[in-house]
Amino acid sequence: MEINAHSIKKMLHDEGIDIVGIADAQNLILAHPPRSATALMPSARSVIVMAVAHSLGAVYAPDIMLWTRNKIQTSRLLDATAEKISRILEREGFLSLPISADKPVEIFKQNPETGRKFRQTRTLGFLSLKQAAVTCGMGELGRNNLLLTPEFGPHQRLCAIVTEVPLAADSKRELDLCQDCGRCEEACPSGALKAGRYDVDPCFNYWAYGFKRLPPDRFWEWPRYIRMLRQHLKRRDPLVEGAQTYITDVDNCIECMRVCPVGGNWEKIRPKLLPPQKSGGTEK
Ligand code: B12
Repeated sequence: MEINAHSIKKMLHDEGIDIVGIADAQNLILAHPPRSATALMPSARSVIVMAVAHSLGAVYAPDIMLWTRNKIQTSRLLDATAEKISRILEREGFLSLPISADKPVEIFKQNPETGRKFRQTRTLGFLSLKQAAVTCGMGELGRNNLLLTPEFGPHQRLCAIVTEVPLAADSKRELDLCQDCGRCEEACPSGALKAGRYDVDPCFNYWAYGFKRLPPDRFWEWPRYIRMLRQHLKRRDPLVEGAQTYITDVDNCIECMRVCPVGGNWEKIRPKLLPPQKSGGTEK
């Protein structure tokens, strides 16, 4: 099998990936703090960056949960494809590392440069997918701090493969896509986007908990903060929310499905006895 930039891009497009770019692993634009591809794989030659568009219907859906589901599925497509292509490349003799569209992230309570505790814990990708995409000309960073592509604006999810395959790299492009219209700043509910700057703490706080206020630094500000939390608790259930949002792959019961006898195709192969099924549920 011939492995080159063209054949890899074709394989990825055939899998349903919308945009593919290839960056030279030695010359990646790095974010802050910098995380290079060669720190992940010293022998890396290329970074294959891929993007899958969100469904625009999901972007416009009336409830963010519908978008979130779409996000999960775009991540799954990206991750599954990155795993599949990495395995093909490794079979051909090139060490390859898929970088997921989602987790993991490095977690920092303290600033590693100064040792000082951050006001709020910060998270960092093992590779900046946005910067990798900019490096290979897929798009540019907008005022909203997101990758904008000519094809889908900010509405795509990213993923990458760090690999030993030496591939022809795509060049960075000057695209001038962001109109600086300021709508992202007006829309930002947390104040994270302001005057052309992005502040990660209020963004993380609102993204994770839906709170517009950061936990106060000064003790006399706490009563107001607690009032805000009490308002939230009147209509929100953190336990159910957390479980529904983050533990979507855990099921403790499928009894109603298991016992159902319907399904003509299985008549010949369905066992006579249904054995009990172990699950995490308690008996009493
Ligand atoms: C961690 C993370 C987050 C965190 C932190 C974001 C951040 N900017 O740091 C939170 C949860 C807040 C977040 C929010 C969002 N994210 Co996010 N996120 C990531 C992730 C996993 C790593 C990003 C990273 O490394 N950030 C650190 C640096 C690179 O961020 P920076 O903004 O350039 O600069 C800040 C830091 O340097 C920070 N900083 C300064 N000093 C220090 C020191 C330390 C130790 C640290 C940790 C940070 C730090 O200050 C700077 C400005 O505030 C990437 C996937 C990936 N592996 O790249 C997705 C990713 C960037 N996120 C994405 C998206 C879509 C979002 C959200 C829209 C949320 C959502 N619902 O999906 C918002 C958008 C926020 C925004 N406008 O920037 C997409 C972007 C797609 C695109 N079109 O560009 C990515 C690429 C995921 C993907 N697979 O597609 N995200």
